[in-house]
Amino acid sequence: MGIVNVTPDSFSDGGCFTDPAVAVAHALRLVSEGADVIDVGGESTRPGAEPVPLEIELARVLPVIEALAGTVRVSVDTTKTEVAQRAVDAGATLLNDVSARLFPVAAQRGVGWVAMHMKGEPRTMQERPVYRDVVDEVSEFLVQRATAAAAAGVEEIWVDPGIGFGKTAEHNWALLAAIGDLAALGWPVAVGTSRKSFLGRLTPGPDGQPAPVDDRLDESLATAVRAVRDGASMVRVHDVAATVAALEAAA
Ligand code: PMM
Repeated sequence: MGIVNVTPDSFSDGGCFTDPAVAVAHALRLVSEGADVIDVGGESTRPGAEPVPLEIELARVLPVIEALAGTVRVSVDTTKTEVAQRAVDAGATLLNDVSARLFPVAAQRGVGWVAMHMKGEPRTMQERPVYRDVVDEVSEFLVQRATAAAAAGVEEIWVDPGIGFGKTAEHNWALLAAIGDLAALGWPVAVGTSRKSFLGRLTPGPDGQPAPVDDRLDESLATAVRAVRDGASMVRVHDVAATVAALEAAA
């Protein structure tokens, strides 16, 4: 899954693709590099991000989805019912749902659904998240959501541990070590580690801050390969060509 964030403020590529034509060109490049799905998002979910009004999110994502549908499978990264519905009208066939609440739309419209775990909301989620046992809690949540979606009639259900969403670096590493357990829950697993800050913490700068986002490719590739090796069926990435090459080399 190749990422196209049509936002001014996403953590790694915010502001790069706010012009729909530029976003579409970028998406087509990711497709030529081997992406099977393009994930179009119009609301940043980076820690501290404020919600985006409905009309603005629609204006960001719909032209891009319309232009891509028919060429490649398109997912929409949203938490809003109306954006999900309009995105499906525009040709999206997968709802990438970091709120794990939109399965009624997927059921009603006959599209796929990715249920991601998030603790809290983006504005506050990184303020000292605490878990009894992060793998147990995330697993229980995903089973509960996926079971509800299946009962509602959703036929294609993905589960995603939500790396970086209300999690410390230790939580993220524990979840990555448990991808095999998540896959054993019975639904295909999607994982997104690409360029996230816990990877930058492996190689902090002299100021102790995580390495900058452009300096996290090696760790992004290694964690994508590791996730797929352990049973993940989809990785959500910015660097498609490098990820495809890494996965092929490790196959
Ligand atoms: N991460 C981000 C956004 N959407 N969706 C899923 N399913 N899984 C993720 O890990 C995920 C996501 C944050 O990354 P971005 O700001 O680069 O899009």
